Amino acid sequence: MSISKTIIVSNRLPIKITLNGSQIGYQNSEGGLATGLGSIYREGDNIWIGWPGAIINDESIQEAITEDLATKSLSPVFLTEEEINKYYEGFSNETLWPLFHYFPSYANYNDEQWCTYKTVNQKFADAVLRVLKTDDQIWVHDYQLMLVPQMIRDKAKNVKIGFFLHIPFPSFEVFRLLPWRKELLNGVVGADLIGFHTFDDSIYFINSCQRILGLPSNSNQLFINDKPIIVDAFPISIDFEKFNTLANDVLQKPHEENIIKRKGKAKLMLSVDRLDYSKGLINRLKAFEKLLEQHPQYIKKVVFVQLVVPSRDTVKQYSELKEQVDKLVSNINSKYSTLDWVPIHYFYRSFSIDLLAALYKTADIALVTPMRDGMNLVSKEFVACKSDETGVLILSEMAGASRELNDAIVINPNDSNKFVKALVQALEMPVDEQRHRMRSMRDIVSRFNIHHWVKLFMNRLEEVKVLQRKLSVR
Ligand code: GDG
Repeated sequence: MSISKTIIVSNRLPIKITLNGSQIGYQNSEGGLATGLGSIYREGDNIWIGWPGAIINDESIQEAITEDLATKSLSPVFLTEEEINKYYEGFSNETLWPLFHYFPSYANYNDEQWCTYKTVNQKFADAVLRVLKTDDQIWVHDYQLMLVPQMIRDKAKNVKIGFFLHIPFPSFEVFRLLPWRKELLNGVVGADLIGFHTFDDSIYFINSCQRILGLPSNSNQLFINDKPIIVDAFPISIDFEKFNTLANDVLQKPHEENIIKRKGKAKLMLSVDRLDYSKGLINRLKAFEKLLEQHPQYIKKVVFVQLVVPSRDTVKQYSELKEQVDKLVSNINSKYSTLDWVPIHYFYRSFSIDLLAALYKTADIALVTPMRDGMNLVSKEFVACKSDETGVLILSEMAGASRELNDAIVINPNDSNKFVKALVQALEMPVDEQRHRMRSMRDIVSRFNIHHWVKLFMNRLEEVKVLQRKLSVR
């Protein structure tokens, strides 16, 4: 009897590679997905297939990396510089990302990039097919690999395939703008189970499949030549225990004391985002400026720490956004700073996870106000670090997380008046109310954590196959 295995497929492997001459260094990724899937891919013969994050053309180095990674249950797909430019930076990040985040005017439709996207998706599918056995199950992740499920299905009719999209799926009127809408949907429906962060995303997907592919549906099932496949919501989460423990760690004390000393009597507002137009940086800074303008009693009573992690800054829209943010922060600070107080502390770099946890713990208010976000893990990490149950979360209704964390102050980031009202409400919220809200959010994030998410998806994938078998013997 053959022993079945699970194959995880994602654009990036959960590892960072550094090359110093012929010396190869490996650093494990600290990301939530890596933690959650860690419990799966390291077991038995299971394996994680993906790009190792560095462009390596030398075949002998590729072989050495492949051998080293095999000991960690990882299998690299090597990509050329041109492939990364056209498939990843191009089609994935300049076409799918803006369109799926409701920024259609930023989307670039380029045939060459689309062709490379197809070629690279085939490379990933071939890497799966090389190690695939009949009873295996495959879990494909995210918008970079939407064609992979069907590419595998073409060669392996009965294998179990799951697909999860980490970003929003747009409504039909936006999705239809894509010249290759049909091909992309046909790629995804090669899977038996298709997961999204929210119920709305799953409905939008079903709707596009009905209208563009003409597929029949019944509730959350789509039918491919009478075979049912399931489309459902699986809201991703974080490793609650990791953040809760980090925040309580005695080694964090110096960080915490330092932050508390620096903020003095002022309240600390915190935002943490990758540099991205979807994250709502500009609207947030403008709302903060409006707060100081309309409510001058908060001058010197509030400090806003904005952490921006550099991302895709060679792309025009991103470098322009960076300039806009720099300018706005500088204008606000030069207008309102006093000799002993600066309103915005702005960092354009990455922080250690320890410092991040200390900031989450000491912040009085977290501002998570994207224009659009699949889920947003920062909101959940903040909640996990607030072990004393105080603190207020201001959350955009456009983030998937707002469906679960409804004890946050939920706002529309385009509504600047309500945004300012929410800031005042957060600054004035009595501690009892903070505790009541925070307790219920912590309860949700601790129960529905990343381990729960992985289990839920994998169990569901098993169930779909049972359902398909039942229907085929009728
Ligand atoms: C995509 C979807 C979905 C940030 N700064 C630092 C740092 N971070 C970490 C945070 C958090 C992660 O980066 C950001 O996660 P988000 O969920 O907020 O956003 P995306 O990167 O856009 O992720 C998103 C997610 O996939 C999962 O499905 O929620 O909607 O867009 O974990 O902690 N980490 C460290 N230093 C930093 O300075 N160490």
